[in-house]
Amino acid sequence: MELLGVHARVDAAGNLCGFYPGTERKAPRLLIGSHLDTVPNAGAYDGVLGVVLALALLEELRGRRLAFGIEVLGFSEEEGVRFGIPFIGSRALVGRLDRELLDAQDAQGISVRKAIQNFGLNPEEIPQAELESDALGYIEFHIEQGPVLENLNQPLAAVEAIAGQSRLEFIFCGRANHAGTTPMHLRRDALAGAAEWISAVEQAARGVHGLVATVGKIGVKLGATNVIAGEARLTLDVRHRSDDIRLRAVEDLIGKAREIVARRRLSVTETTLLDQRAVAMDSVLVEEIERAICKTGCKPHRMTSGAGHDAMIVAEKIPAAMIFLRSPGGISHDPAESIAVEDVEKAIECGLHLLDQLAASPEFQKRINRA
Ligand code: HGY
Ligand code: MN
Ligand code: MN
Repeated sequence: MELLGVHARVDAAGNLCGFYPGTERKAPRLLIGSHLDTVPNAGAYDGVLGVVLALALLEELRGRRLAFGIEVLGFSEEEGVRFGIPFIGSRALVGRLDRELLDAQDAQGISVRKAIQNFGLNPEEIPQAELESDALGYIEFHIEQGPVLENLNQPLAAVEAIAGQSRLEFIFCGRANHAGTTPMHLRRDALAGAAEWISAVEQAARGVHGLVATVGKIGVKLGATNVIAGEARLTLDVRHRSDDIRLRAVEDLIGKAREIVARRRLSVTETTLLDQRAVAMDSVLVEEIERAICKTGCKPHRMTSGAGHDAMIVAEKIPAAMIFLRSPGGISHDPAESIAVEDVEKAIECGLHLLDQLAASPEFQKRINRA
């Protein structure tokens, strides 16, 4: 960032920010960025590609200034792996990094507040991380993380909406006991009950078009070969582009858990960690992105993102839109995640067209004058 003459700083929520001024010192700013964190054993592109692509655009401007400044953002935490609640960095930007979230703890009992302090930052300054009023919009480049663009044989797509997502924790409780002396009909096996429910989750999701439901993590107490499990903790991730369908599916899966535990003399509790509504991207930005994609010689394609992104949080405050790059093999959240260099070139070309279009766009001009 500094090599590009960008003023680089880290905000109170750990977001990395770099401001590239426009022609006027007080010119409003366009935000371009993504997240810097990953899931465990991740690929090398989810998130960080969007930050590096933003820097590549600044490099390609070669010192040229636009009618607006550009703020590059590297969000500190988006995946929700450590604290179970995602989008911590972008929530700070929109003023939603609240006390409840700051008190959330990781598996070692360290709170978000403590983690921010341990990183050398002051949580009391988090309100200063909130978006400036002169922000014109937010653009996020991101890998598609799925098979659509590969099957269309297209490098780029404009994201028109981001599916909503629910994340919950379920705790199945039974009675720990000896694996050798307890007859099958006298058991209260929490893990067997959880396993039956996991199959029910998969079967239920297969029956609803466009619904995905995943049990991605399971923990067993105490977890010994010769002990019937007294407790099983599971996560549930449910997504759909329609909030009604998603929320109905969550209720249905909670009902299935209750039915299974009643039959097996177990108990179950569920905690909602995230209820994130589906978000439409800004139609003006989506159109401009499509035009920019066409100028690169690629066919335009609009799609809904099944993955969640910081853009869905930033969109609460300012117009936001995303540009997807093809994911070869459709793989993500795995070291096999990859990109094609030619697609990255197309993305940079598309980004430069987009910047020039926005600088010349009457609608954007209005937003610049209003800012
Ligand atoms: O899980 C997701 O939707 C994204 O990878 N954060
Ligand atoms: Mn991810
Ligand atoms: Mn991501």
